[in-house]
Amino acid sequence: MNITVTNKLASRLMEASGEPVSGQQLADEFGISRTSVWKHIKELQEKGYEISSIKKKGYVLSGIPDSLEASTIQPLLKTERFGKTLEWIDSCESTQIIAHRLAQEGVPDGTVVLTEEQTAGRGRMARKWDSVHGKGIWMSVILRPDVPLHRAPQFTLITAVAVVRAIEDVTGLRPDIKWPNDILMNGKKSTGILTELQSDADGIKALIIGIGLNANQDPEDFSDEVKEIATSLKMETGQHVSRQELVRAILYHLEQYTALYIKEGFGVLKLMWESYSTTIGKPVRARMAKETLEGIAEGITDDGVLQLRTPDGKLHGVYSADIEMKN
Ligand code: BT5
Repeated sequence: MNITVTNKLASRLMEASGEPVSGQQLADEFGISRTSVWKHIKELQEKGYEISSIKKKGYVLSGIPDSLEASTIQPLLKTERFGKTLEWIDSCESTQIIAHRLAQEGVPDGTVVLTEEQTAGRGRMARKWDSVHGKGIWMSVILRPDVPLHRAPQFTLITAVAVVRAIEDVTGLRPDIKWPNDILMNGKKSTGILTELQSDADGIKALIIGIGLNANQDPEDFSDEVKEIATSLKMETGQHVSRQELVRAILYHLEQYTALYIKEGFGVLKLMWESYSTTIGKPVRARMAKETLEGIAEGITDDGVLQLRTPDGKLHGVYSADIEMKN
């Protein structure tokens, strides 16, 4: 869904920060009649926006709904392109499935898919991702970077930095990143990132970046399988957090960082990633599909590959693994 007049109107009222804006002014700005302004306002109120009409002064916005619908999210965005095409659905199997379809249909770079609930949310290697209704951010972002295939893993790391920065902005918490795709708080997982791709002989056609962020779950919202290892921002801060603010901040940082990456390469982003990483310099166990290695995680390469030194002194490149911190 693209930005509609209703969305723009919501955005305009938000920018007014609680000051009334007259119906005539809105009508002039949007080139529509006052009756039409009133109809859009009614539509917003039906969606849960708290808008009051003050006699002789105009409309005042005092609250927005706790929903990730395009009409709520798009007016908040501070991006140039990301999220300008945004598909929202109340419930779906997985936003990755929808995003793959949209990518094939040719949607632009920065297209976003959001849902309130996933019935078959997935992690890496077909693992399950707990995605309870209305409490998390279950989002896929479609990127179309003009980079060779082997650079794709870097985007998991760039996304992790964008999400960490967004969490910092909104909550003041300082999360850690565990290579390659986990964002942790006090050792528990608050966010997972899943990077999938569509490619052909020319290289990457689309990256489908899935972000699963636990925002407002209480412990009982998690399934028994993940209860012990998962946390949410609400559990960490003791307060309800704004999912809209988080989506806005994630998309803002992701747009900035992908632009920086395209302009200057991975160097600065790698430094940022390292500054949040709990993995580097530590003894770890890396479980891969075919083998398990133990050693010191010495760093990541410019392609985002983890460098692991085993006790025999050999340096191994780890492309994909589950990392366990030893001690
Ligand atoms: C991930 O996989 O961490 C990637 C998760 C990506 C989820 C997003 S949501 C939007 C988009 N649509 C999707 O269908 N997926 C993406 P992995 O590293 O394989 O971790 C999976 C493991 O994390 C599971 O096996 C559980 O142990 C644990 N887990 C499952 N749900 C969790 C949750 N909500 N919070 C924390 N840990 C969870």
